[in-house]
Amino acid sequence: MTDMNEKYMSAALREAIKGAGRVSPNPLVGALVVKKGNVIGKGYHRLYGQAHAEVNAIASCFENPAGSDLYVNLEPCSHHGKTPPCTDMIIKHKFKRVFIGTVDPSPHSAGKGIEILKKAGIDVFTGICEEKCRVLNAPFFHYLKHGTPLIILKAAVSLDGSLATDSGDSKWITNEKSRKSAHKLRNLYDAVLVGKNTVLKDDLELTARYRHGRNPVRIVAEKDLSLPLDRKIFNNSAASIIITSENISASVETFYNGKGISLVKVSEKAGYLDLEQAFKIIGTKGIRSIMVEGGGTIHNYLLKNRLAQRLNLFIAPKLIGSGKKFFFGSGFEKISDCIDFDIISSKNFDNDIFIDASIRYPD
Ligand code: AOF
Ligand code: ZN
Repeated sequence: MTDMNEKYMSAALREAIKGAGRVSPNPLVGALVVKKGNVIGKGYHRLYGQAHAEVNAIASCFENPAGSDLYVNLEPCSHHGKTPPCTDMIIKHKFKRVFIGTVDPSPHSAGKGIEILKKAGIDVFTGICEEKCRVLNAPFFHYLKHGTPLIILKAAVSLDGSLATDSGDSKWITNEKSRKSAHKLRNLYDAVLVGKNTVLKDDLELTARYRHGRNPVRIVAEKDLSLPLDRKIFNNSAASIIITSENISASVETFYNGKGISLVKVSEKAGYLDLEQAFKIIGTKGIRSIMVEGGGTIHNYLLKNRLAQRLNLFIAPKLIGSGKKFFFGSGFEKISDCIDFDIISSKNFDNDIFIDASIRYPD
């Protein structure tokens, strides 16, 4: 039975992921309808503001779902939001049992949906594949707990952790499959952040260039607004934000807004822009995840200030020597002070390795 529950919840998760890049700031949700051991319907939350996963799954059923089991990775909603409560639909269609991955910690939910279903006489089971469900919606859960987007450091490095040679050559360290997959990450996360030097050196567009890719919001951090506006990061392929100093005048801000660029103005701490403050502001714009495509200096700043939570690292089996490290700056004195990573998953792209890890800071 447990195996079957995991199997069906995994199928619901495969549905949920289909909404990647399209539903934020909502979570990714998938649902499966199972009747007498047969999957009779499935669906997912496709687009922000549109029907929830349960509604799409019920609509897809090729027979009456009365008496069925529903598998859904997030507690069904019970509030009137942009759509009516899913709990009403579940009760109306006479489901027998509901299997849930994670409780929805949103203030409008937090167990209320479960309570309502139980009161209606439905058997409710929670915590099915909970960890997987939590990882899938890490940006959603992180934001509800901390009020900031999930920060993911992304880099493509050599075996000895270099992003480029001493002369700055970096084309290419990882193989084509890895690079394609990196474009897919841009579709997955709401925004991508780079430092000013990366824009000057590489003139990146930071878009998700593959079929059906959705472009992330592009963010660059620069104190003095000296970047030329003809850089690709500012083109009209996607929204652009500059994190900059609070000293920038209102008239300069108006000028940038006129060019389609939003400014997020923050104070400085020890000569650096306060990125924690910036992340809080950016979170209020509905952004739930930011992938940081370093430089080593910005990665270092985020790690030293404990502002990053995840690492997405492509590693090529190549030695570069001294080079430009993806974590650049003073190191730690003792092993016990170092930053550890918990590997969530790893994958091979031919000769390259990709790791998705959560960052564990020392106590
Ligand atoms: C569900 N199924 O597929 C999703 C849920 O603005 P609304 O009406 O779309 O509601 C969004 C909230 O509903 C969101 O913050 C989260 O708490 C929950 N998402 N719930 O039952 C779904 N996407
Ligand atoms: Zn709902």
